[in-house]
This record gives sequence, structure tokens and C-alpha cells, in this order.
Amino acid sequence: MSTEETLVLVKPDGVARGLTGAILARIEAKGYSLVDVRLVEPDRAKLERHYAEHEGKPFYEPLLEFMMSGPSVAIRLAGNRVIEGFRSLAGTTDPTSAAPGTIRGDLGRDWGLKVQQNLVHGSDSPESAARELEIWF
Ligand code: DAT
Ligand code: MG
Repeated sequence: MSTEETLVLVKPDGVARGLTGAILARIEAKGYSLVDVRLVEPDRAKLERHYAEHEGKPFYEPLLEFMMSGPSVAIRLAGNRVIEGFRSLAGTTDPTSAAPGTIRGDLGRDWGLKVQQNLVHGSDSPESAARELEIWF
């Protein structure tokens, strides 16, 4: 069994709505290990690095604005196949259509070009995880 690590963010909407504990509880109940947890208030430069793959897309600027609207919680999370596993726990990107039982499906709601609120971020590959963990920790 190989243990891997991923970056999880509880985004500003999750922190502002007081859902950090509920989200951490789901992560812990699944059996993943919290290696490091910190409250972060990222500047634009950090977010430009984090979201480099989305530069130029219509939602890019609103996304950065949203991510600077309040603190997030950054989590270094470890476990067997945790990258895939956390993405599964989080649910699909749009909370309206995310499956019930997932974080976004149960706790998130509307979403659109100017509404980036989908509660969490999770790295999407081993390469992304390594790159993103280096940015946030
Ligand atoms: P995910 O967070 O599921 O990995 P992503 O990497 O494609 O999704 O996009 C990063 C974030 O950008 C996503 O969490 C919310 C926002 N976003 C993505 N696609 C969007 C769209 N079509 N309209 C508005 N916001 C979008
Ligand atoms: Mg992504």
C-alpha cells in the first residue's frame, strides 16, 4: 500500500459558513491523516501560481477575487490513494449537480461564472499535488 499526499483547501465560503469542522470530520471519518492544517490568507501571486492552468478562462478573475475574499484552511492530507479519494469525497465541480453524499453535493448549492463557491479544492493528480503542496506549505 502506497501512501500519498494531496492538498485540500477549505475555500473562503466553507470557512465563512462555519463548515470547516464538518468538512474535516468527513475527511477524518474516511480515515485520511491530517499532516498539517493552517489558516491562510493568500495574496494574488500565490493564487496565480495555484490556478495557473486556468489563466485566461472566463472564470479566472472572479475565481481569484473569490479566493481573496476571506481566509481559507489549507490541509496537507495523507492516505492510500488520497488524491483520487478526496476528489471523490468532494464531488464534481458544480455543487448543484454534485452527487448527494459528497461535500459539494450535500453542503454546496448554486454555482456559475461569478459564483465560484464550491467549498473545497483537491489536487487532481500526483504532479498537481506535489506542485500545490509546495505553494501552500
Ligand atoms: P475543481 O475545483 O473541481 O478541480 P477546476 O480545477 O476545473 O475544478 O476549476 C477550479 C475552480 O474554478 C473550481 O473549483 C470553480 C471554478 N470554476 C471552474 N470551472 C468554472 C466555470 N465554468 N465557471 C465558473 N467557475 C468555474
Ligand atoms: Mg482543479
